[in-house]
Amino acid sequence: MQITPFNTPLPVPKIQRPLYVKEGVAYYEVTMKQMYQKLHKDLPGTVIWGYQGIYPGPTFEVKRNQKIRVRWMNDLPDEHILPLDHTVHGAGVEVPDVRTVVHLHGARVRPDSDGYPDAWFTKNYQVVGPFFEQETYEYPNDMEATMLWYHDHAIGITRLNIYAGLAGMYIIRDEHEERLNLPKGEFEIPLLIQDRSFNPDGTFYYPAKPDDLTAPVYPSVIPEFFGDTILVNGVVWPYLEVEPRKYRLRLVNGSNSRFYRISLSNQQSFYQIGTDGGLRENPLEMKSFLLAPGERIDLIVDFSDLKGQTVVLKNRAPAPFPDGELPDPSTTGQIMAFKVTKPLTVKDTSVIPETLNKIDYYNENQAYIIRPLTLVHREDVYGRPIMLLDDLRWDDPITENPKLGSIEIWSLINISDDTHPIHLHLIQFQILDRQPFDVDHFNETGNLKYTDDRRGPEPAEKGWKDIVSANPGEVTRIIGKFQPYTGRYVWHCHMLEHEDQEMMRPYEVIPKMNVIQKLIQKIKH
Ligand SMILES: [Cu+2]
Repeated sequence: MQITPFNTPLPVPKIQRPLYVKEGVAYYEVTMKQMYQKLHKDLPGTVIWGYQGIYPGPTFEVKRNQKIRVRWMNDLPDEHILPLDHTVHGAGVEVPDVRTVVHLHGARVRPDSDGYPDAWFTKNYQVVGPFFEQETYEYPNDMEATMLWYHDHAIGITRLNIYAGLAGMYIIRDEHEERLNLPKGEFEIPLLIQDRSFNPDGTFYYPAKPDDLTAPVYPSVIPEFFGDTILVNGVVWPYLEVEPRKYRLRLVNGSNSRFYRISLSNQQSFYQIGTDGGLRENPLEMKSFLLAPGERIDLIVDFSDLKGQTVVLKNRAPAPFPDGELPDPSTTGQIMAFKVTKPLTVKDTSVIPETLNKIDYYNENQAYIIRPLTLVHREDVYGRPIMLLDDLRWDDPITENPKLGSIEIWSLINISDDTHPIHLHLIQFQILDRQPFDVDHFNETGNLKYTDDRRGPEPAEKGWKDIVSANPGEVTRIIGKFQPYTGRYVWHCHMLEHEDQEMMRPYEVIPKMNVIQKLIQKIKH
């Protein structure tokens, strides 16, 4: 199908308003609905699943330390709009096909509001998963100003629910950020980037099986999904008319499996001001950056010298990453266009401050434990490739159980061929370093023989992260403090096809067994 790029304007999702505010706590209700939505001028309407019936869902905008409550509701049809594989963990024929649960990605929340994959619910909560606890989730927002995103996390069908449209953005503001005088209002644009394919009738296309599958499973999950079009905020290759001035662009990669290596067509620099979990210490000038599935980046782009010009946001990351095919420059090699056609309405007084934030970096000597964890490639009973964390499956007993308040190093030993974007719930962590090792030697002996020196995180990765790209043949070390809640969370690969096929593990933050901790636990309950 011929879809012309840059002829449909970029939509910016509206801000979700609370139903009411009681004793300082805003209460929201959000319903997941099936709707038709026009995703490009050349496309007929597409059946989407959206929070409040729109794709992407409405954006939340909250203040730091102001608690909110959200009642998430499901008003979706009983049948899935995408090919559903019942052989995948948690998606058997014994459970309803259409199950949903919402995860606020990057947020520090209690386990009962985190969207545990088995805490799913169906329409009107008629059937609920074994870990379902409550209809209304509580978000304390006790985090630095940053952009999170919310999306579906139901066991075994996350790849399909997010693909259908269940994703939205969530912005936390604070006074410190406000004082920095960054571009704001209509000059601050959140951008949710996702790849999709379409059937000729305009419906979403998602493969019903891998091309090379011989086992009699139909529909069957696929190893990874890569679409042939790129959407931003639910529009294929949109354009945005901008003024010749500075803009703040807040990107999230909401794609199932696609990485992006992003640059501007005129080779102009960006200024990175933030990572997944907050502002950087200082702005970083750069011409391109990698954005893995689930990752966010906070940028300032200055269009002031580009009056009348059009610049295109380009992608040159191979799919699969890092050793797959390079994107076609005329299709998946482009993301959106900025047309600098609007006149300057008011003088641009926003700034790119020299100092943005103060970050306390962990020292590896503070770590209570170092956990070596392998990322491995295996086959399932149907001969399909699956990726595992520490060679264990979702249903295996919990092996990662950090003590509340303890600092840990997780050492990700990747012996597979893919870069896996690893995401931990509950915490924001820091990337310590990466180091290449001899994979064959490791496979034979179980011992690590390093082949080069450790190198620190990429400049754009310095700061608070909740996703880390673990490259093949490298040990990637992250450090984080497990707080402020105890209970069960998950860690997983954010390539959704991997996540749905066992590349996800529960972990549990356990209470510290000293007298004071015991007492606090008692008081809390
Ligand atoms: Cu993966």
